[in-house]
Amino acid sequence: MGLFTIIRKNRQKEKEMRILFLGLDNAGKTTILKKLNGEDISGISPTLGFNIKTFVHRNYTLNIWDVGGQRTLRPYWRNYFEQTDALVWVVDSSDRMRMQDCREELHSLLLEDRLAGASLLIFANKQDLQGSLTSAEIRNALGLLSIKSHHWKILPCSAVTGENLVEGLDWVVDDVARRLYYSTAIGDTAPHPTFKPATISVS
Ligand code: G3D
Ligand code: MG
Repeated sequence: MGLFTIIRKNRQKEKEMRILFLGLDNAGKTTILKKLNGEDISGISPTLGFNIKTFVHRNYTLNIWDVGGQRTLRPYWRNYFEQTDALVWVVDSSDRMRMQDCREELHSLLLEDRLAGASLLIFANKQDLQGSLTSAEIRNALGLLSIKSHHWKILPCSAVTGENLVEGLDWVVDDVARRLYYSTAIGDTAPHPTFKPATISVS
């Protein structure tokens, strides 16, 4: 085994990313993670604490924190910011009434020092519902074009149909890998995230 092989192997061991899933309650965070994991998505109850899921996706170990988004729980979000590589902000695209709330919560997160380097993916979820705002409408409603502090991307998606969920994870992995590992993750291909049996739920 040559030196390069050993170095590469050591680096691969370290290829971990910490990803924080946030958004208002009912946005679909838990459903997205269950869908990605091939779990049954019927009868999901509101997340009162947090869940951690570990996926291995394209040779990267993704530790994903899914934290409850009810108004009373939002002050606790800050307990999860440390060492976050990417923030995935999930939006219920059919919830027109709470778009302003959603915009304010997102923009206040972007002021947090501990999230300063994090990549930002916005999932415009529930695109399967008639009358949902498009991702362009959500981009405007949330004022995304004013974000200069973070690398960001918005993707329309549906936790029910699975549309764009893996694509979203791909973007996150590429963006974080480019920053942390100085290389694109292109070529590290696997057809679908695989699940390591590590799910912790606290509520
Ligand atoms: P949260 O974890 O962000 O709080 P949940 O949200 O994952 O608990 O989902 C909240 C509700 O939205 C659930 O419905 C769930 O089935 C639904 N949902 C999540 N994603 C989608 C989606 O892409 N399309 C549609 N149509 N519904 C979605 P219930 O009825 O169980 O409250
Ligand atoms: Mg939840």
